[in-house]
Amino acid sequence: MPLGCQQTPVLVGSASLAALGALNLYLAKPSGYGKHSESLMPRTSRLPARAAWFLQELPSFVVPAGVIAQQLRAPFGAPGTVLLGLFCAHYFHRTFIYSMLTKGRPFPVIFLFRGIVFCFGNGFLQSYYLIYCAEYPDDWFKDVRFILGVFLFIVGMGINIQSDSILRQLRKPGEVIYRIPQGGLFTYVSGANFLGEIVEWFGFALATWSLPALAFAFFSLCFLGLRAFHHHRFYLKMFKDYPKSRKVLIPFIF
Ligand code: NDX
Repeated sequence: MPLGCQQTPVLVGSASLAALGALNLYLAKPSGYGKHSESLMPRTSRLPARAAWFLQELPSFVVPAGVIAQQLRAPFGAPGTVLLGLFCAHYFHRTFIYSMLTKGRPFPVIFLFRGIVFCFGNGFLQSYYLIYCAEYPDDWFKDVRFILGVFLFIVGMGINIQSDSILRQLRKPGEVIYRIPQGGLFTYVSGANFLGEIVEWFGFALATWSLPALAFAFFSLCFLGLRAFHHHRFYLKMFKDYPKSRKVLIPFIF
């Protein structure tokens, strides 16, 4: 094990991520933002969606970016640093592009704080593991796990970005209404953006071959899978003409 790597934070962090995912499934309640925020007390304070997503996702970019910057004196192109760069690229997009484009409804402050803690903890866990703990053979970039994992990561990110863009185009500026999403993977599933994100993080887990990345992929599957289920139920209730063949998350299956 490389100098500086402590197993305890890695194990505790990974177990906590997996436990949060399982807790989410156990509670089985819709997460009370976006479509499902109506169930909250009307007095709950909220922040505009753009500011909320920016603040919430920022730690997931700043923490790994800071760690990579510290590594600049180390040999360039080490697998751990390159893989952390992929994580950073996702959160660069989510923090600086997605959040500036979103037309979402105001975000409950209580969830914003939880989101910040989550993103800080996850950003720290993935960075710490990849830089201080992970050991890769010299030919890792040629390994089938790395190649297939990065491929899935890129495909998943593409699906996620395209699907989020389809959702945005359903609203004119200032509107907060819901319409039936059409096109892309929405033809097959209600949670197309979530499917893309889940594929992305399982690809990352494969490419990094790491416990923390697997725990995050598992969390994403639980959290976003359940959210896709609640969105699907919401659409069926709201739209009488909702496409009958459309599934929740996995085309033709579920
Ligand atoms: N942020 C990940 N749980 C979350 C914030 C909330 O990045 O305490 C997890 C993340 C956090 C959550 C985070 C972790 C768990 C927390 C939760 C709060 C409570 C929860 C902490 C950190 C918690 C327990 C108790 C278990 C501890 O008005 P609107 O907003 O609905 O508009 C939407 C619009 N839209 C439509 N417009 C017109 N017509 C339609 N039919 C529309 N349908 C949707 O599109 C939005 O503006 C936009 C997207 O909406 P939606 O609902 O499809 O996606 P959303 O959930 O907002 O996610 C946005 C993107 C998406 O790409 C998704 O993949 C990614 O972020 N994401 C989101 C959440 C988590 C995550 C990724 C991950 O785990 N990897």
